[in-house]
Amino acid sequence: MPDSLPMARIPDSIRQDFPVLSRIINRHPLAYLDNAATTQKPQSVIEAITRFYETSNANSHRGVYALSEEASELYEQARGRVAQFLNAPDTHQIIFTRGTTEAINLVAYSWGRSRLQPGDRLLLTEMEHHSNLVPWQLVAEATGAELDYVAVTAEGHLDLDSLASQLAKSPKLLAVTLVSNVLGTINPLRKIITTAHDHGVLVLVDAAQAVGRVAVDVQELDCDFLAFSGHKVYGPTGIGVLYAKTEHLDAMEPWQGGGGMIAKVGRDRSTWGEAPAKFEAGTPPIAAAIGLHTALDFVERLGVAQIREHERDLAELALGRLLEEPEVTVFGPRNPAERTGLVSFALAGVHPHDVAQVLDESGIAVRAGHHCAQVLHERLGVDATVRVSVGVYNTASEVHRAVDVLAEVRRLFL
Ligand code: C6P
Repeated sequence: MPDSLPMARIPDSIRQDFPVLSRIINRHPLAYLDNAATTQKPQSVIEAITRFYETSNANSHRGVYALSEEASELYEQARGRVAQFLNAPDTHQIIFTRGTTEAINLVAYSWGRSRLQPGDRLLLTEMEHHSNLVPWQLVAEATGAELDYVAVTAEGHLDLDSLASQLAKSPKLLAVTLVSNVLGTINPLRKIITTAHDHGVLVLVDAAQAVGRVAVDVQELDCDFLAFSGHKVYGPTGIGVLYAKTEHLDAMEPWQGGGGMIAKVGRDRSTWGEAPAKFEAGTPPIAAAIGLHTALDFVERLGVAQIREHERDLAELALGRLLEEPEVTVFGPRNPAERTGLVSFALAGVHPHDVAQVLDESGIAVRAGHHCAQVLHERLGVDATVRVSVGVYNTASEVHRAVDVLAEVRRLFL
């Protein structure tokens, strides 16, 4: 098997942008193959955060002095960058949160609690991450709403017949992932959202595994809400994004109270500012937003289309190799065009944690477990899987290294 891909879409020299990749782990060069959990950070992102603290640090939107105005400007520029990246019509539609999880909780709390009544229905899918499932369970419990699930097929796609019959029950909202963090499936959301809207159903998109990996355009999708995390797109932890249509943001009440989100505060009552301030109580994650801005610049310089091709090539290689391995079951679509650069598998007779541990002894970082998707694992009939997930800096030889170690796993455990 060749060590490099047939056509290098992203040069191997990109690795030099990522200081952590020079680490030696357990006497082996680090092969970081857990990019669906979080990506590593390029030097430009690390420097942007350091530069902010070295030169411009102040609280934003509070001071009238130059440094504070500079911090506010950098924070708002980051919002503008996100709006541009997602092709949002207006910057006020971009709310900064701590991550995807907080963005979805914001909608579940602020939109859900005031709109849902006993008997109302919410539609999820069997492939949702717990972040797009537990917040809806909480709001269902609080309001008396009921949850339904779109089934997942044996090959790891959303079952469109199941979707049609669930939409016929007129749920108030469909909460669906664009890319599964276990199957890698890229869901046909443009079509699904059009169908949902035809039934009068709002759609929230979990784009945590999609932004920076596949093209995401909120106007083209026509989604009502969309959430993603900065740390999965080469940005820092502690920053995420909620995009929403203006009509929803205007109609929603705040979910947290505090500084920065008010118009006027009295002893008993207060009034709110407009979005995005209305949903950003307290001192915001200024440095993290600046880091996200730089991360999106990094991604755009490489090109989302090139990243997509690179990850698809590596996923194809991983799929091909794993399917040849004895005792291995691979989950998700067989066609690499239908998935991103993550592949989950199980090795019969060996617990996924043991597989991951033996890989770690060779310096290879992968995730093993239920990947915060227990409903999906129940559907797949397994408790846990091993997941290999690639990023822009991964190479064919790293994928080969990971699969080669399975022979050692078998020798130790079978
Ligand atoms: N999935 C994984 O290893 P946060 O934690 O808020 O940044 O992202 C949550 C989240 C939501 N949706 C999807 C589809 C996700 O994959 C994740 C995070 C990581 O799969 C960590 S559990």
